[in-house]
Amino acid sequence: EGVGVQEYTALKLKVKEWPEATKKALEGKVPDGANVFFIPATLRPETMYGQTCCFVGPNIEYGIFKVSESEYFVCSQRAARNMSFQAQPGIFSEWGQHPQVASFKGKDFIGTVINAPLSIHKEGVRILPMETVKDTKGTAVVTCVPSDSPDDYATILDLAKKAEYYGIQKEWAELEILPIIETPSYGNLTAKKLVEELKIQSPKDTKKLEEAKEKAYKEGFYKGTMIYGDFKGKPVEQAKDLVRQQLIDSGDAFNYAE
Ligand code: A2H
Repeated sequence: EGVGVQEYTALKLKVKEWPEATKKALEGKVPDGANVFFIPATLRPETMYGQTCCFVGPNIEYGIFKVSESEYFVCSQRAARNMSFQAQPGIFSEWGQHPQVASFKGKDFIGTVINAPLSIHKEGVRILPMETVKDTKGTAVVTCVPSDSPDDYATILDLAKKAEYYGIQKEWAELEILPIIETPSYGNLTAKKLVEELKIQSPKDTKKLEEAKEKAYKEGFYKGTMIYGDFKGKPVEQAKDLVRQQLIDSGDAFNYAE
């Protein structure tokens, strides 16, 4: 957006179990033994311990892209194209090529079980719908950290409240929220505190969410201290790069810029 480059951490969330119809549609397209990953782009790698689900836009079109013999990525076509020009080891070996093997709407993925690296929810988390995901930013996949992202917190409240309408099971939206960062103004669940303070009623309260997001980001980044994970006790300003590097070194993430 505007000038300058946004540097994201792109995370690899491995699919453990597809919904039945999607699994069928993929037969013959992804070889047995290959892994498929959802690829959320995040600015807050230090919060990944608290992932409780992962969002897609229900009406957004996604591709499944072959990135190597054994790995396939789910993201927007735009993002796959960008990645193919960013020469990351093991990702799209041929410059500018991003072979697509299938295409789906986000709604076809709802309920998929994925493994979220670093998350305390080792049993896996679900793909859930978020209507405010933009197709024009990041990968159009957003991992959900309701402790620190006001958008994520407002969305899971809404999903749990209207589970039937969204065609999901209520419990998928109600995984434990982990306190990760302590801040002087908002305690250790910054997003919840701000959503309550600003009386945000729904994920569509765009203006108030904008304000909450700004406040949460500044407070978390400049005044936050890690209270969970390997860098517990360190300021967020330092922990951010340390967690990112750890995720990259373990093969669970890579840099993505646009
Ligand atoms: B962030 P920027 Cl804990 N549509 O990750 C809507 N939102 C998107 C998106 C898209 N296509 N792609 C990425 N995002 C979200 C974590 C997080 C994020 C926390 C707190 C704040 C926060 C967990 N969700 O973002 O417009 C992603 O959510 C608030 C700034 O490119 C990504 O980082 O600046 C962030 O927005 C990127 O926003």
